[in-house]
Amino acid sequence: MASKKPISTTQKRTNVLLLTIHAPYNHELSREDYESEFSSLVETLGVEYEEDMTIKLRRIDKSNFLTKGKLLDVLAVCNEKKIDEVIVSELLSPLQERNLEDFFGCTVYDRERLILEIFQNAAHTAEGKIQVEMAQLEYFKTRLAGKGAQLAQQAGHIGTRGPGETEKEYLKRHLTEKHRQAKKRLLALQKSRDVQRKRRLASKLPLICLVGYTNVGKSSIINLLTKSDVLAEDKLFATLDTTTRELFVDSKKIGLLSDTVGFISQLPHHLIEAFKSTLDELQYADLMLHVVDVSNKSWPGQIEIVLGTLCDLGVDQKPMLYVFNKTDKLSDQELEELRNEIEAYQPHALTHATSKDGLAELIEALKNHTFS
Ligand SMILES: Nc1nc2c(ncn2[C@@H]2O[C@H](COP(=O)(O)OP(=O)(O)OP(=O)(O)O)[C@@H](O)[C@H]2O)c(=O)[nH]1
Ligand SMILES: [Mg+2]
Repeated sequence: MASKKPISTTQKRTNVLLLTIHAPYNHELSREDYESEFSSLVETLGVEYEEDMTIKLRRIDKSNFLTKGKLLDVLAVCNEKKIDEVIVSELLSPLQERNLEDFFGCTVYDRERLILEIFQNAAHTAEGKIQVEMAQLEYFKTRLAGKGAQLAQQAGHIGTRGPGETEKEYLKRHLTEKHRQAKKRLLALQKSRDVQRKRRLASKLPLICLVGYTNVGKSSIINLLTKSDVLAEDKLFATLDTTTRELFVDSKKIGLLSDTVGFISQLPHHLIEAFKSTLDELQYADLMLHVVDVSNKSWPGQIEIVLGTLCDLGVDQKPMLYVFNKTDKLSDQELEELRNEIEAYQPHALTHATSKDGLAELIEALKNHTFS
């Protein structure tokens, strides 16, 4: 994809530097968890990196993202280790990215590019693939300057440059047209989803949606509760597509259960926009099961990030049941402390998705929930 070649995943000859930045706007996750989340993202893509470096920024420079002293620190590592690619943990503006490339003399990839490539690998259905494509096209559009020719080659031509049209204008029109075509294909696919949805609404069965941070156990829970086989992996963004299954409790059909894409800190805006149709399901939810991984010390921050994303999507007013999952990873004492900490999150259930028995509290809560 893209205006420059994809992030190198297999070429051992490429020297990659992982640059984790602790920026002043990032306060939800602990430094340690933010760092390990970033390396998990990079590992999910299969990137092998030689060097990693962590820096703390007090302020963000508008043109370079990094302040002067930090720029020099990173440059020194790039030169010493002969770095070819730098992957930055943050979302960079196109200008910042270009300036960093010029300064370091190597290719720079930002968080958006990294997540887009992970999504590209994880998209399996036609709908998922089109949504990723739409997010990519929007991302390319922001990065046209200087890389136009390469981009045109990769995205294929449509027509010719109009009279008086600069190459940049032409490429922008080209990408807008491709985006329009993708959207048309997406709308056609969604028609069948609408038919299913109408049928479901007519059936009056409550819709229960699993939401949460990525990798918390949403797919493992739907698999155990509905005997489905959604891919559940120790990978960020294993699930991108929506799966809906009938949910039976004590042999009684109590509703439909949906699993979909997880969230992460600073999920790129283009992806949220593109995935709105998949996440549309949430508009119809009668209950949200907000799954939380309590073995991650930053779980309260992850809750904040998920609630913020739900708010952006306009679905923050839905009834919510917190599902505090992966309790099997806690010691008895940690579990005791957790019970106090989660008092503020009501209603809730404590679970572990290693066996159906581990979901007893959740099943009980679902049995007792009154759907209005
Ligand atoms: N120990 C333990 N591991 C769990 C539990 N629930 C899920 N896992 C593991 O955590 C990893 C992620 O689980 P998933 O079910 O794929 O998580 P998800 O929320 O669907 O993740 P995404 O689709 O990537 O957003 C897998 O390796 C699961 O086996 C649990 O309660 N305890
Ligand atoms: Mg999943």
